[in-house]
Amino acid sequence: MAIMLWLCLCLAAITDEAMASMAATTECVDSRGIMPLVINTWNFSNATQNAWKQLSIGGSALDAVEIGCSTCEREQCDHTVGWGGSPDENGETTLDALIMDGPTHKCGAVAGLRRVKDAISVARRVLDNTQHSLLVGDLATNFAIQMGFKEESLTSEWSLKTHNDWKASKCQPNYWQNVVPDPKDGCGPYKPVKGHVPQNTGQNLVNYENHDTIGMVAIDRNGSLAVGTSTNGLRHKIAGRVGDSPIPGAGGYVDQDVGAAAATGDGDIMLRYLLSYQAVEYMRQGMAPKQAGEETLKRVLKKYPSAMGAIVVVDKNGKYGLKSLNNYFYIKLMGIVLQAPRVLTLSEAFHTVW
Ligand code: SD4
Repeated sequence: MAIMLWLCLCLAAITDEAMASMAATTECVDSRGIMPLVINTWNFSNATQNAWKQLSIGGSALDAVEIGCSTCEREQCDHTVGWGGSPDENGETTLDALIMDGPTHKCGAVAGLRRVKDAISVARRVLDNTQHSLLVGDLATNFAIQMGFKEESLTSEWSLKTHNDWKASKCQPNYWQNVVPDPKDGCGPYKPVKGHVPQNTGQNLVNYENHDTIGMVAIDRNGSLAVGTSTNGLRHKIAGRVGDSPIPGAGGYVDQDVGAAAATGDGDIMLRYLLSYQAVEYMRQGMAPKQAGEETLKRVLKKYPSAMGAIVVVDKNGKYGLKSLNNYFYIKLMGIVLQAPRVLTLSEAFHTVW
C-alpha cells in the first residue's frame, strides 16, 4: 500500500500540472521515511525530469543518474556536456564522465573519451562490466567500441567555429604559463621557461561562457544513492587535460551510509581538494549538507579566492544543500531539484534552504 501511494505521488510529480505547481507541498515519502530525490547542477530540466521518471517507475538511482546525464549528452546542454562542445586546442571534443553507486561503492569513469558520444553510458559499462574504475583516451574508446558503442566524430559546426574563432584571436584565452613565446600574445607550440617558480596566477578562465557540467545525485525508493557527472571539460583546454568531473571524490562521490555530492566549476583547482569526498566526510562528522558544502568550499577560497565552482551536497535522507564560490551558481538559473511532487529551481532552493 505504501509503495502504491509512493508510486501515485511520484507519477503525479511528473505531470505538467505538477511541474508547474510550485505550491504543491505533499512530499513523496514512503513508510520507511525514504524521500526519493533527483538533484543536479544547472538548469538542465529535461535531464532532471528523465531521471525522475526513472525513479517513478521503480528504477534504481544508478539508472536514474545515467539516464539524466545521458539526456544532457544528447541535448548537448549548453555546449558543455556531450559531443560538439568545448573544443580543445586541437579543435577536438573529448568527454569525461563518472557514475558511482552507493550500495556497492563501485564506480565507473571515462576521461578524455574520444569519438564516442555516450560518455556516461560507457562509464556505466566500466562499472558494470569490469573490475576497474577509470579508463582513458583512445583506449577507453576501444573499450566502448567493444561494448557496442558507435565510433563517430564529436565535432559540430559550433565546435568548429569556436575553435576557428579562437585560432583567429591568437589562441586567447589559453591555459599556458611559464612558456615561450608569450602565451598571452600568441599560439604555440610553446617551450618551457627555465627556472620559473610555481605560482598561483589567480587567472580565472572559468566563467559564464565556459562552464556547466552536469553533476547529478539521485536517491531511489529503496534509499539507494548514486551520483553521476558528464562534461566535455573546459573550452580550449590543452589536449589531454582532464578535470575533476570523472575523478571519484572530486567531480562526484557517494557513500551509502552518509550521502553524496557533485561538483561543477574550475576542475583544475577543484580536483586538488577532492571536494565531493570532503563534503561527504564532513557530513560523516555530523555536519548538515549545507554546512558541509560551505566548509568544503572555504578550503578552496583560502588559496584561490577568485575560483569559480559550486557543489551540491545531499545526505542519505534526502536533505540537500547547495553552495557556490563567488556566486558561480548565480550566473544564471542554477539547477534543478526534484523532490516530488514539487519542482524546485536551485535559485528558490537557495532561499528556502540556505
Ligand atoms: C571541468 N568541472 O572539466 C569541469 C567543468 C565544469 O561547470 O564543471 N564546468 O573542469
